[in-house]
Amino acid sequence: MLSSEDTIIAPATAVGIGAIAIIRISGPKAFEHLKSCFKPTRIGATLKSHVLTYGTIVNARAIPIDHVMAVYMQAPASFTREDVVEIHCHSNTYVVRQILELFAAMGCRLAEAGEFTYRAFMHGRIDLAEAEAIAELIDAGSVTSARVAMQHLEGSITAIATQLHDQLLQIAAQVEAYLDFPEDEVDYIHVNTLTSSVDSVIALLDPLLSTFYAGKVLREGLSILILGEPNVGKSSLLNYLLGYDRAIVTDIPGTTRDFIEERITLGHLPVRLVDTAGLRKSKDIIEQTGVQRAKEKAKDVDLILYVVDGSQEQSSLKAAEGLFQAEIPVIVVVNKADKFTESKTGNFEFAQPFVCISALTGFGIDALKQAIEQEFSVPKASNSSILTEKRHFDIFAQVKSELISFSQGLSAQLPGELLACHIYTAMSALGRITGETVPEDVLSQIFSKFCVGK
Ligand SMILES: Nc1nc2c(ncn2[C@@H]2O[C@H](COP(=O)(O)OP(=O)(O)OP(=O)(O)O)[C@@H](O)[C@H]2O)c(=O)[nH]1
Ligand SMILES: [Mg+2]
Repeated sequence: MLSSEDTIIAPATAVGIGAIAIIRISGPKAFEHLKSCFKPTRIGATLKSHVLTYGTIVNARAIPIDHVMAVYMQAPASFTREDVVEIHCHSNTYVVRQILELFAAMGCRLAEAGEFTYRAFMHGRIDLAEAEAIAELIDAGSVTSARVAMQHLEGSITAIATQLHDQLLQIAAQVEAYLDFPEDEVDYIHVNTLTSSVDSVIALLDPLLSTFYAGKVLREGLSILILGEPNVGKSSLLNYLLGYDRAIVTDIPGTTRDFIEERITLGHLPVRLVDTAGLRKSKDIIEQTGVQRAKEKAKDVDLILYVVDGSQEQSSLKAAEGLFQAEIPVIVVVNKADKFTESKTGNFEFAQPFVCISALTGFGIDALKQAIEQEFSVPKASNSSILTEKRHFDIFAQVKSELISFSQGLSAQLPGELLACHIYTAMSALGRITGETVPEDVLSQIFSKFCVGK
């Protein structure tokens, strides 16, 4: 990361036409620069820390750029713990650009992605897990995802890491006591105490680790692939779920030739929905490529909706042969229910669960949504923490594996020094959650995922 001696600047809001844009400046010269270009409207008004003041930003030739509200937050009572200035101007690309250029001419540097948060982290304002939670909250794709991110921002992951660290510290002390005994004399009381202490830590870790799949779904969205033969109504289903005509629908088989991906929220689940080219052998090179892509996608999704046309004489899954993977759930969607009678429903025979719908009238769509939600029992609101970050999952999994090695070593009566190593490695791994023991390149990688201005 770059020097934190610089005063940095960036737009904190999305650039474009809107009511207000916020420009954020952080660093030792932030306040000085503001004073040189900001003229308070009220005669005699002076800028006070943490108080918004109305005035005009003028350029170096005293030409007004915009009427703004400006605030400076004196260090350390700011997000970065440096002097921070925020300018609330009208949201117009050219107004924002002129203000950025004005401060750049005074010596400010345009901030890198995530650099404000990086400074907050470096100055101890937040820890690494909380910094990651900010990115998670900004990215959240559903109310539940936002709530989980908020729990992380409030420190739930840090609290778990701290609790585990304290427990490991106690175990380390017990190991030290165990070390004091002569090697040929095994103290069974100590061994039993150690075993039960380690077991109780593993009992904390297991339920936490098991939340990761749900967390990944909340974070990245559930990927759902719509597959089926041509003309069965795959694109119609996508459009119905989206609520608007995104994909072209015609009665010509082979209408969709590439895949179409859109984000929606199903109940409390964020979803990435992918419509694909109908599965058939085609001489058309474009369509064949589309079919190939659909087949490849089928290996790497969370759920497949396999659509069949229920109004046809035969509704089989023949075209799907060899496509379904054992670990990926499939729901058969029997479409065009408006064209067949309910009595026909009893004739459908599929190895997978099926739901009858009409993508034309909307019949059965609620039942389909319920079937999807049932496949993925992501907690609606949870008091216990959910792991959403692969980095956190890997760390907690490493802690567990160190503890298992420790237990095995204890049973095998390995020397205490070797056993202690596992506990210290686990403690150092936990330090990576909060960022105490994280190498610079890992930090850069984490903060580069942020947007500029955050
Ligand atoms: N009656 C009826 N017609 C439907 C229904 N769903 C789709 N259709 C019609 O079926 C035809 C094909 O629909 P699409 O949604 O384009 O089918 P597709 O599976 O995406 O087809 P390809 O892109 O060619 O693979 C269109 O004429 C739709 O209007 C339904 O539930 N009932
Ligand atoms: Mg289609």
